[in-house]
Amino acid sequence: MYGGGYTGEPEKNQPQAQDDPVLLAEFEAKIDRGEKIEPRDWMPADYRKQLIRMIEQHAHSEIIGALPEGTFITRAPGFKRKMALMAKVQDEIGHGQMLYSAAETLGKTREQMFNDLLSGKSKYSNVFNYPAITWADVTVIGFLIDAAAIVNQVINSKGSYGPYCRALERICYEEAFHLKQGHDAFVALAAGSPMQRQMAQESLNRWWEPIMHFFGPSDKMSVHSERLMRWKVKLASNDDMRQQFLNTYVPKIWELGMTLPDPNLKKNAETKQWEFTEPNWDTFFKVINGDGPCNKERLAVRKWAEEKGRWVRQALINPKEKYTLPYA
Ligand code: BYC
Repeated sequence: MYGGGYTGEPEKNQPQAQDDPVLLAEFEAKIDRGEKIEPRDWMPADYRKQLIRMIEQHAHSEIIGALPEGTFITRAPGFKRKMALMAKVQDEIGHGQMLYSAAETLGKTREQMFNDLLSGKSKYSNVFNYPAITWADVTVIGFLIDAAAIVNQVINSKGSYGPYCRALERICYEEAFHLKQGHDAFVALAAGSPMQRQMAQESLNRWWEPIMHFFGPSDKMSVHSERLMRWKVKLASNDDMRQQFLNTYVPKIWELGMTLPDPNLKKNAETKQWEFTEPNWDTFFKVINGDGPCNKERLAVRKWAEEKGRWVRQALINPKEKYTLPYA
């Protein structure tokens, strides 16, 4: 076991009661009244399964998401940027811990979740399978990926599962600070020398499609949205979240005199909807299924950490035993 706390063993009567229409009606009525579902409440097996999938995927994204930025701590320009980046990376790991705890309340152990990440069974966010090549990439992650995450998480924090919503509320406070530091670092480049502006522009060009992918496939392709929205786990569709993001952040990019690599990107004055070139969804599915530019590298780092840190976990569980340190 990797962590303590409530393991979320389903109540004894639950497996038999899964198809009970009365319990299901009560459950759905509770959600309709805007009440939260808590770990020991009755819930349909599919609600539990969907939440585990989504929260676990989110937790893995926070942990893996720390990797591209983490490699820049030693290279961040100046002491203040280094300190801010270090604090941000630590926060992301903390978010992972909170989310693993929330997923544990549904009955999946942390060890199972880690194993599923390392075996490639569980997914994590597409965006973290791309490399951070320059400092500008770190500023784009901090500004736009954190902004995208906030759009998604503020919405999800109003959802129906108590432990996930409470974790998200806290995460959103910290993400709001991350966004400020990312925006500040991005603006410094955008308002800097021609070379700095060029670096920021190239980074925007590289990251735009992964960011468009971040909200998930378009609604007509989304597999889980309908059920998740019925149970108020998701309160906006993938397309709605993408629109919200475009609405707030495209003007902020344009006002800096930067461009986005989509000639069709514009807000339709009549429909008030953003129009854009459909991102390549084949690329998206390839990346989330393990064949992106950095998937192998990301998992290799996690496997290394899992092996080298095993003695610490064992020592915590059984402090009296003797362990061979991996570096001895
Ligand atoms: N990446 O039916 P759909 C952060 C998968 S961390 C990978 O629409 P759903 C940060 C989806 O799982 C924040 N896979 O799915 C950290 C499904 O595959 P499976 C990360 C994706 O669940 C450090 C298939 O595509 N945020 O910001 O209804 C530093 C069909 O999709 C993605 C979260 O995890 C993707 N982007 O909606 C800085 C938020 N999108 O499972 C920043 C929580 C879709 O059937 N998650 N897939 O094999 C969600 O809100 C929802 O799961 C999504 C997708 C909106 C992402």
